[in-house]
Order: sequence, then structure tokens, then C-alpha cells
Amino acid sequence: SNWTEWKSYEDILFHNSGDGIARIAINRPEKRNAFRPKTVCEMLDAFNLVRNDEKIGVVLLTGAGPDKKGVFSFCSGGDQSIRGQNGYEDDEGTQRLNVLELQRLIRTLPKVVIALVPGFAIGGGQVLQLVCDLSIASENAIFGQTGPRVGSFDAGFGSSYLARLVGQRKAREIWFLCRKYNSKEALEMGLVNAITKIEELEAEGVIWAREILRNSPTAIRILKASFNAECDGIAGIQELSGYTTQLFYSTDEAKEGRDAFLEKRPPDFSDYGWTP
Ligand code: 1HA
Repeated sequence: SNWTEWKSYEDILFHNSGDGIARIAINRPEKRNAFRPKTVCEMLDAFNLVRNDEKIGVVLLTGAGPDKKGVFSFCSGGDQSIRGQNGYEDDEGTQRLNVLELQRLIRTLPKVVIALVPGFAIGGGQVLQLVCDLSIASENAIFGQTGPRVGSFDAGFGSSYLARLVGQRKAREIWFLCRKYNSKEALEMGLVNAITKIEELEAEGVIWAREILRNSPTAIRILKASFNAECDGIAGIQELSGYTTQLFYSTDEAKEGRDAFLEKRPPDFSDYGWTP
């Protein structure tokens, strides 16, 4: 792809392919791409720009690298060096767990988000790849949780949704033992969709993106909401039903309701039957 920079940030790279794909990369390779509140704020900003751009259908979320020693990472979770009393401290001294907002934004984004995992996906970084719609890993990728070891846990999507993907037994193993898993094990347990050579990771992501972009945006948007609805309770139903309202607005039946109100007359729905 012919990437051009979309917007310049301090902690992330943000590019546009010009043909429907955005690329967001956490860019703190010396810290294994651990995120601080600023990193997350920048990702929220970039994802919101993506959300409002009707040309973008797929986002590739990845980690920049390698570091000076040649090590690649997707993300190693919250930056433990700025962990304070009750969160991760931003430049103003406020404690935040704002990655939870990012998880929800990725999950409800009406586009497909593909995690490209070039190395470590640990802690909150593993949860980020989990909440993406699809995930492709390089052969050297390493997955795992550390919470119970470092004094943290993600008992939201990080555990409940993980159990939906890999099953209750495996999810409990991942969280209770804090082991590391290679990409082959991740594929076997359903944590990723595919494995590639690291040199081909981005190209493979672009191939998957282009295949998706050939298909109907509305069908994919509603399917994503439907997959979410099964797990996300009333918030999931809201997301899915919002799209039915959107489609209903485009019908003559709904327009009759609107027009009748504006014309201060009773609505006449007699043209519309109670279809079987
Ligand atoms: O659980 C949550 C949350 C829950 C609810 C709501 C919000 C949440 C937000 C976040 C999180 C979490 O993410 S908790 C889990 C936090 N992450 C970790 O415990 C992973 C810590 N890192 C590691 O275990 C390892 O670094 C590694 C397995 C990813 C890589 O190991 P490796 O190749 O041996 O590298 P290492 O030497 O350990 O790291 C390289 C450099 O990166 C080190 O710095 P240096 O000594 O060169 O100065 C290391 O300190 C730094 N680094 C790595 N990960 C982090 C980090 N610095 C800060 N925070 C990190 N997460």
C-alpha cells in the first residue's frame, strides 16, 4: 500500500492507504509498545477520525518496531513505570484507565479492525488484540497475561470475552498461570486467525483488508454488531438495533411518520402491511 501520514502524534503512527485502509501503530518500541494515557488518547483520536471517514472500511492496528535490539512488539499493556495510586498517570497527574474506552471504541467501530501482531501481545496489549475483529500474528509473536503477577487484572473483555474465544478452561489457565504462548498455540486456541512470516505481516493484513473492502459495508457493519450483540448485553442490542433504525429511516413508511408530524396531520400507514 501507498501509505501517507494522516496525522502526526507523539506515541503512535497513523497512516491512510488512500483506498479504504487506515493503519494505527503504537510507537514506543523501547518499552515493548506499552501504553501510557497519552498513547491511548492519541489512539482514541485516530480511531475517531477513522470512524467519521466514510472512505475507510478497515483499520490495521499494530505495533511499530523493532527496538534497538531487534525485538518486535504489538503492545505490552499499561506502562508500569507511570502506574500510580489508582491508574496510569497522565502529564497532569490524573490517574486513568482510559484503555477501557479504547476497547469499547474498537468494539463498536462500524468498520473492521484487524490486529497485526508482530511480537509481544502481553497484558492490556493482549486484550487490545482480543477486542479487534480479526487478528493475524507473525511466527515469532508471543501472547500472555501478567495481571495476577504485576498486581492487575482485566475482568471485562479481557476475561469474559477471552473465555468466549478460547473456552473457559483455557481462559482460566491464561489468567491464573500467567504463562506465555507462541503464535501456533494462539492459533490453535482461536486467539488469532492466521500466522505469517514477520516480513509479510503487513502485506497479509492488506490482502485481508482488500477482500473485506470488496464486500457490502452495510452487511459487514450489521454482522459486526450482531457478533457483538450476542456478548454485549443491552449495549450490544443498542448497537445492532441502531442500524435497523438507520435502515428504517430510509423507507417510505418511516418517512410518512416524519412527514405527518411536520405537516401536523395524522400519519397514514395504510400503504404498509404487516408483512409475514
Ligand atoms: O491490566 C490492565 C488493565 C486492567 C484494567 C483496566 C486497564 C488496564 C490497563 C492496563 C493493564 C495492563 O496492561 S497490566 C499488565 C502490564 N504489562 C505487563 O505486565 C507486561 C510487562 N512486560 C513484560 O512482561 C516483558 O517486558 C515482555 C514479556 C513484554 C517482554 O520481555 P523481554 O523481551 O524480556 O523485554 P524486557 O527486558 O522485559 O522489556 C524491555 C524494556 O521494555 C524494559 O525496559 P529497560 O529495562 O530496557 O529500560 C522494560 O521495563 C520495558 N517494558 C516492557 N513492558 C513494559 C515496559 N515498561 C513499562 N511497562 C510495560 N508494560
